[in-house]
Amino acid sequence: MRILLSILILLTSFPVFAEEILDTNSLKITNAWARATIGDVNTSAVYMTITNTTNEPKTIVAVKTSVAEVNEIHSTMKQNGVMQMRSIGSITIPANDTIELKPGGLHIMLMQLYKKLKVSENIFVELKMTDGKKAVVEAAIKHPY
Ligand SMILES: [Cu+2]
Repeated sequence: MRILLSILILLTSFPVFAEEILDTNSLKITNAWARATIGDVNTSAVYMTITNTTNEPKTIVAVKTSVAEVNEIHSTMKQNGVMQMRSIGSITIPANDTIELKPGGLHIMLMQLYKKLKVSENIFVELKMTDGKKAVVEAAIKHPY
């Protein structure tokens, strides 16, 4: 009886839990796309426009896809005349503001891809925020040119 009760509690608490972690309201994400791979290159990047529709800053602390072993938030900066990327731990979108992830700037770096990314296919990208909430966005695979 005790076991049955535990199972019941687990079952009934699950929907609440799911609601807590999925956040579809605070971030509005548009124009999400991933760079198609060329030849044997096994890295790619994802770009998107993210609008924070709330009155408080939102911070993305982790990113995940099902197509790459390593998924990181990167920034691009010019150092000694050379464009260099580096991994940054998080991105904060100020309250009621929009940031753009784009070629030559902020991006989600995909490394050690499990498969080639082909034009007209889609991938799903999960963004995890400091409060534990997640946003899932579908990104179309495109050529950058
Ligand atoms: Cu990068």
